[in-house]
Amino acid sequence: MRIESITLRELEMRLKSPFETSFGVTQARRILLVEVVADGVAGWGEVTATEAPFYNYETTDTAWQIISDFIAPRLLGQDLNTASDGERFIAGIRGHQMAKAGVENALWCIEAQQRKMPLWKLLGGSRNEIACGVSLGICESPQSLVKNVEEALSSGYQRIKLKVKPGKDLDFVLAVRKAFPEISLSIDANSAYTLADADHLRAFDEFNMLMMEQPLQWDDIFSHAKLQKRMKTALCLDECISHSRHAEAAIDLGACRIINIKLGRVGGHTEARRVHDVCSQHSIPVWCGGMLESGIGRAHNIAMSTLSNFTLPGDVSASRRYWAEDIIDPEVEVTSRGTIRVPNTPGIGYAIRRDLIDRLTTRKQTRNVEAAVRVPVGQQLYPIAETGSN
Ligand code: OSB
Ligand code: MG
Repeated sequence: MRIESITLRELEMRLKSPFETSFGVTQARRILLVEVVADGVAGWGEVTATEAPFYNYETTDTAWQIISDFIAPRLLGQDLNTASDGERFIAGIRGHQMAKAGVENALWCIEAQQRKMPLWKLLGGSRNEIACGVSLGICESPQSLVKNVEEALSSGYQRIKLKVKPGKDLDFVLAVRKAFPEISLSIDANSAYTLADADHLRAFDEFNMLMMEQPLQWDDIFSHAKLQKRMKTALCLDECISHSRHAEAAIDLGACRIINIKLGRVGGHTEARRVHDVCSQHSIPVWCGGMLESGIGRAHNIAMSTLSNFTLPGDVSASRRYWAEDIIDPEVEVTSRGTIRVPNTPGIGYAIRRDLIDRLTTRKQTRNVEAAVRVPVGQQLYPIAETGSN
């Protein structure tokens, strides 16, 4: 596939209701979409960076700049054999996995269309229905949280995850556990605690939870290893895992018993599959995390979730939980059994609603082959001089 153009679009999409985590409240998303055209075929990806650098260091704006100034010039005009082949051109750019993932996933979308295959089959997936959980934001009171849990359960979701933060944790989980003694339950602290809170965190062992997600600092695998030794509940790492080497380190150190895979956080489908494989080799189950994506990011999440070691329900929920109107057709729906049926049409399996995307777009830029960095044949592709040193 010869890369002809890369178009960035920023969309403003309001969530149906505000979503609160330990790092803040989100009411409207600034969704960044990547459309790559190769051999006349358009492929779509989504950059899952948040608006502010509170989940990780990337933001909608940093991703826009990194794609526009560094990723696009290295890919434009290149002739790739496969989507995974794109990786080597941008490997010299350190970090910025979410920016890279938005572009790489668009390449996968193109390759799947060219091969006339559904993306999930191209990735090597092995199931045509995936299990769904739901992530519930921090609430005003334990009573209102119990109500939200009840509603999610009646929609069929197989696993309930509660966002927690210091001061809004034990009472809230206790109320939910009392109301629903048997459900599959987990919590996610988004790095709101430190190892000094170990005794407090141990109190959650009483609740018979499936897992506790990322209680400690976003970049600290070592402290999670120390905490896991002191807790019965399985820890699950989210923020800490940016690539498969992190996954290997975390598993080897005993820092977690479960890993959440997010396509954006690890740089796209190619690296996500490596994380999946490392976990599989060590019998560590994985599940697909969410970043309040639009339908395009969601479609990629669904495809990835068909790989064999995704044995726990993901945070891949129905379009209608988030949006009045989603930008794909059909919207993602969850069955009464709490599953999503995986589409079998070529590519990401959902049609792109260009009309709606145009209406929601607040900013747009197309880079084409004239923007390519010229690299002499046979010369190392990175680092390219203009990037400077790291
Ligand atoms: O930690 O999983 C997280 C949303 C934004 C940032 C981080 C996280 C989340 C979620 C939402 O939990 C999951 C979803 O998309 O429904
Ligand atoms: Mg998380």
